This record gives sequence, C-alpha cells and structure tokens, in this order.
Amino acid sequence: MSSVVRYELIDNIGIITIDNPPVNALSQALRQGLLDVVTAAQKDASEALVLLCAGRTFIAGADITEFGKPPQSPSLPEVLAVLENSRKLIVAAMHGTALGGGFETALACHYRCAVPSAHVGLPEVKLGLLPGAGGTQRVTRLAGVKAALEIIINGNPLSAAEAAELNLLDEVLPDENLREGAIAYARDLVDSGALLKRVRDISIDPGALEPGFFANYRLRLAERARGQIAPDRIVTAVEAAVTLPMEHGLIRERDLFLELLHSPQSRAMRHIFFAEREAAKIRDLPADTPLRDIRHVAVVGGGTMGGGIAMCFANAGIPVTLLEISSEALERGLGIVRKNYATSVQKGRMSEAEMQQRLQLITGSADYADLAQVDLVIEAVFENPDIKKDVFRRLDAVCKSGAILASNTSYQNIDEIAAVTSRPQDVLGMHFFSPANVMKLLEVVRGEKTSHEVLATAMQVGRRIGKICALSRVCYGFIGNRMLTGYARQAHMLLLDGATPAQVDGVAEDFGMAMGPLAVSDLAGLDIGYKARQAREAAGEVLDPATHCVASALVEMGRLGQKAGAGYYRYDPQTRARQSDPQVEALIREHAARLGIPQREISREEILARLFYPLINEGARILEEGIAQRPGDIDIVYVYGYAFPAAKGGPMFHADEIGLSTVYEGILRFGLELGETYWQPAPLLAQLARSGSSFAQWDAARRD
Ligand code: 3H9
Repeated sequence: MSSVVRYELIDNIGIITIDNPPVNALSQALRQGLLDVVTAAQKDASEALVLLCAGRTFIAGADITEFGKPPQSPSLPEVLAVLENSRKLIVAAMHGTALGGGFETALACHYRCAVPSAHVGLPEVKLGLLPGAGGTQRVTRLAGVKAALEIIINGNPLSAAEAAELNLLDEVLPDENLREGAIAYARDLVDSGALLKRVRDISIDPGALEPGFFANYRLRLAERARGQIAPDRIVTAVEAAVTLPMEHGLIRERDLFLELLHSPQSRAMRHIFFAEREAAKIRDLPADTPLRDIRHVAVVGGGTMGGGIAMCFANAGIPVTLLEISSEALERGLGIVRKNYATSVQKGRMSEAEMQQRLQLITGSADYADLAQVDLVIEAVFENPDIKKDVFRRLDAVCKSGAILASNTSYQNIDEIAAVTSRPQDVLGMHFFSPANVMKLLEVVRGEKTSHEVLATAMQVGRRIGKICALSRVCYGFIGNRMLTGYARQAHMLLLDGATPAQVDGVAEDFGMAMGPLAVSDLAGLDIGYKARQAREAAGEVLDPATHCVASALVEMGRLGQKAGAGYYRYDPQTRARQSDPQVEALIREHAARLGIPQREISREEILARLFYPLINEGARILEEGIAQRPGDIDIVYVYGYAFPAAKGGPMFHADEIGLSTVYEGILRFGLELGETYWQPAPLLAQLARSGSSFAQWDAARRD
C-alpha cells in the first residue's frame, strides 16, 4: 500500500483516499500509488470507486517542485489513461481547490461531484504553462470551445455551481460532508445502472464555430497577453481539440506543454510562485511566534491612499475606523470610498448588497479618542515626517497597550517615527501601493525595535486582506522606491541624450512592463516629484538638472500629467489615449542644448540596459545591506508593486537569466561612456559577476 494513497472497501464502493499534505500535489509517489490502487481495484468486489482527498483540498495540481528535473514515471497522462480506461466507474469527489493536474485527474474520471464550497480550475497559464494532462481536450469537450478558452486563458478558479453550469461537474453535493455525500452519489449511480461516461467519447462539431474563429481570437488575444506565449499555445491546444481526434489532440497538447515547460517564461513564473510563498516567511522569526488578535482596525488619513486601505479591510470583513482631521475632510474621504464601490457595482464586480455590507464596516471619526480600543492603526497622512510624527504621538497617547501602530509611509524613517512613541516595539511600516484596494503588494517595514510578534502579526494581517507581503528593513524608499530612483533617472537622461518619450516607454512596454516610466510619471502626476525636489532643495541639497529639468519644466508649464490632459504626452480627453507631442520633443532638445548634451540616435538595446541595469544594481546593494531578505523578495516587490512582467521573473531573476557579468560589464561600459556618477557597480554585483555566480546561488549559499 502506498504511503500517500489509501484504499478501503465500504460495501460495494471502493474508496481511494489521497493523503499528501499540504495540498495533495501529484508527486511521483502519488502518481504511482494511484496507478497501483486503481489497477488493483479492478479485481476486487467493488462496483464503483470514489476518488477523494484527505486534508484541506483535493489535488491542487502537478508537483511544481518536480518541474525542470528529469521526468519520473509514471507520467500523469499515463495514470489518467488508466483511470479513464477503468472498467469500474470512478467518481471524483472534490473539496477545497481542484486545480491544474488535480482537476485534470477529475476530468479523466467518469463522474465528478464536489461539495458546494469547492473550486475547480486550470491555473497553469499563471505558471507560463498549459494543462498538460488532457485539460485542454476534455474541458473543450465538456464546456465548449469559447468557455474552455476563457477558463484556461484566465486561469481563474470556478465555484462548484459555476462548474456545474458549464457541465464540468455532474453533481454539487447537498452539503459539505464530502465522504458521505460522495459515497451516496456513487451508490445512486450504481443502483441506477449509470454508464461509464468517458469525456473522450464526446464529439465536438467544428461547424458550430463561425469561420475564422481561432484566427480572430488570436488577434484579440495578442494585446491581452503582453508578450506571454502560453495563451497563444492554449488556443492551439483548444483548436486541436476541435480538429483532431482525442488521442492526437492529447499528443499535441503534451508537445505544447513540454515546449512551455522548458521556456524561460515558465521558469520565471514558477520562480515567482515559490518566491511569493517564501517572501511571507521571516528568516529569523521562530515558527511559534505568537500572533496578536486583530479584530478592529483604524486608518488615519482619508485621502486616496487611506480610503483604499480602509477598503482592503472592509473587503476582508474587518471593521475599520477612518479618521480625518475634520468632518468635511472625513466626508470627502468616505465619498471617495463610496464612489469606488459604486464603480465596482456598476461594472458588475460586486452586488449592491455586498457594497452596503462593506460600507457598513467602515465608520468615520474625527476624534482620536475613538481609536482607544482598536488593535491596529495604519497612518496614511501626507508624506511629511513632522506631520507623521505628530500623528504617532497622538496615537501613543490614546491607543490601548498592545495595539500595533503602522505607518504607510513610502520613504520616511520608521525608527525615527517609532522613537516619538513610548512603544517602538509596536511600531512598523505597512506600505501599500496605489490604488491600495487593487495593488497586491504590501511592503512590511521592520524597524530596529519592532518586536517579532508585531512583525508576524503584520504579515498575517497582510495575507488576511489578500496582499502579497515582502519584508524590508528601513532605508530611504525601502526596497521598491529606492530601486526605482535609478530607473526613473535614466528614463529622464535618455530623453536628453536623444530618445523620445515614446521610444523610452515603448522599449519598457515591449519588455513587458505594464507602462513605461514616463507614462507612469504622467499617471501619478509630475507635481509629486516636483514637490519632493523642492523640499530637498529647500533642505540644502543640490540636484543634478540632467535628472529632472524636463520634468520640472513640464510642471511649470501646467503639464502635470494625465490629470491635466498633458505631461510627457498629450491625452485624449475621452479615451485617455496618449499621443506623442512635438512640443515636448522640442522642449527636450532645448534643455539638452542648454546643458551641452549632444543628442544622438539611441538603440533599443541601450534604452533597455540603461533602464534596467540601475534597478538590478540597486537591488544588489539592497541585498548586501540586508534591507531585503532574499533576491526573490525583491522580485516579488517588483512584480506585484510595479507591474514588472512575471514572465521575466522580477529584476533579480532576470539579471541571473541574462548573466551577472553582462550587467556588470554593461555598468562599467556606461561608466566610461556616460560618466561614473550614476554608474558605480554594487560590490556584491561585482563579486558575483567576477566569480561567475548568480543572485540565486548567493542566496542558496547563505541558507545552507
Ligand atoms: C499542473 O498541474 C500541470 C498539469 O497540467 C500537467 C502535468 C503533467 N506543487 O499556496 P500555499 C506548496 S501545474 C508543489 O501557501 P494556500 C506551496 O509552495 C500546477 N508545491 O497554500 C506551499 O509550500 P510552503 C497547477 C505546492 O492554502 C504549500 O504548498 N496548480 C503546490 O494559500 C502551501 O501552499 C497550481 O498552480 C504544487 N502544485 O493555497 C496550484 N501548490 O508551505 C498551485 C502549493 O513550503 N497552488 N504548494 O511554502 C495554489 O494555487 C495554492 O497553493 C492553493 C493553496 C490554492 C492550492
């Protein structure tokens, strides 16, 4: 008997129980165990078999840790062929999340049932893959071409009810009692003489699709896919389900799966999958660190950021008090929250009742005394150290002992903020990204004195509100914004050297960034950086005009970005589409001439390297200073906070892929050509490049 697959006979029903914690991933041992049990059960007294899982979920997919290693038999398609060919009827009984190879296992069974709370899906696309064990062929046969394409290309799970609606489930069980429900269902099937229903026997009518359907679908998809290859291969596999007999379709699917499995894109996306889970772990925190109970939260500051943060908690069912300095400011803040929810209702993303439920969880206040009993406060006031310190003094005076006091600052020193309170151990940074209710990243900033308990609780709260958390130590801008400085600086300097805004942004977007750096500045508002520069200059700093002169001139011309209809680009008032503006190009030429910078043709390669090498170089410094725990944490910050393409795996993974010596030598070369001021290689980068190593190897060596 296998250690991960058990078998028992209850009257005439054979129960196969998979037990491979934590998520019943389809490891080699599980595949072999399942194959053996199903083969053996063909000869016993059972009249039908039920396949179910112990623990928190049905099989959550192939074992991703096995990808990239030599294949071990039996393969999943081999096992599923045995299941489908079984002479005894097999019922898959699902709970939790039946995903990827897990759902494909269920699709190879003859009947599928699930408890009402179960979800099923094929999320392979999120790993740069397609379903490789019949998913594309079987879902297309059961749910039809259009539904199959949407399900497999989005990769989002379906509820049991939705899956039943699409013919992907035969039965939603009456309640959450999986075992009893599944046995009763299997008995009913046996008693009613149900036939062995094999999905492969369903035929698809290709004539039902409009002519040119797949070609048109591909065209529309290209925009959505932003350079990712898996969506295109999914269309090919679904097309094969329509045009080829099942056995050939399966071969085609398998070939496409293997092509993707070995692609750099999938390698990068699998890295992100594991890095995301790793980032949630704080290396020096004992696993049994106690957690504080967070039942009621307060947010100080009802601006766009504060309102968005309050929505995150309300969305997770956690009551939240939003504090503003006056009832007018409060009304404005609550108004923005209501408007955001109303837009979601309009777009059909939530019902009116859900909106009301969430709004009821948000209470407004203009009195600090109302925060006396909250468990966690997040300060989200104006980005000014004195104002923030003042807020923390007040919080320290009113909040109960044990309350966690967090700042949503993007730049300020958490230790200095903590020092104005009598409880620095309870203070930390919780840095959300705008719009806070949408962006997935939460940078948790650990102060010198932040306690283990407070850190562990903040990570857990982040997860509760659906965020992906990464830990940063204190430095100016923490991980994300600190790294961004060099990237944004080069975007500006490239303009003076002769590139146009459209060229700079175009190269970044072709690389896979959701938006180029100049378009992002226009979106955020050019006045933000302008004000920050004014403050630095007022404090006596001398700034290099080559890093900001065009941006400042635009602000002084009233071109504040999208909100003003013009910035680096001109924006269509209706569609918000951006257009290049000859006036801006002339302005850039004028500034270059004034600074004595000769303009020249700049290649795509140079733009790409000058944007991304500074990002990687600063990442290396952040690692050597211990600001980030691991290179993977930096990748998570960039993918989830700055829309860096997951298919490139984040800046540090990407650096390893292109080779650290390429980056290092590129930085030295730019130092010679452009001056060393902004082109000093980080010592860690230099050391790893010279020894032929990588960030991943450096990280692994530190772990051992
Ligand atoms: C596939 O199936 C290909 C097939 O089409 C073809 C094959 C031929 N493998 O997320 P959690 C680990 S591709 C290995 O924190 P949750 C995870 O790393 C696969 N390990 O839990 C973590 O480890 P640790 C398609 C896995 O409750 C621990 O389990 N399937 C796998 O928040 C707990 O995970 C997917 O893409 C795996 N497949 O969420 C589903 N899955 O504790 C991927 C998880 O050491 N999985 N681990 O950090 C998920 O989406 C979530 O894990 C799930 C649970 C929703 C299941």
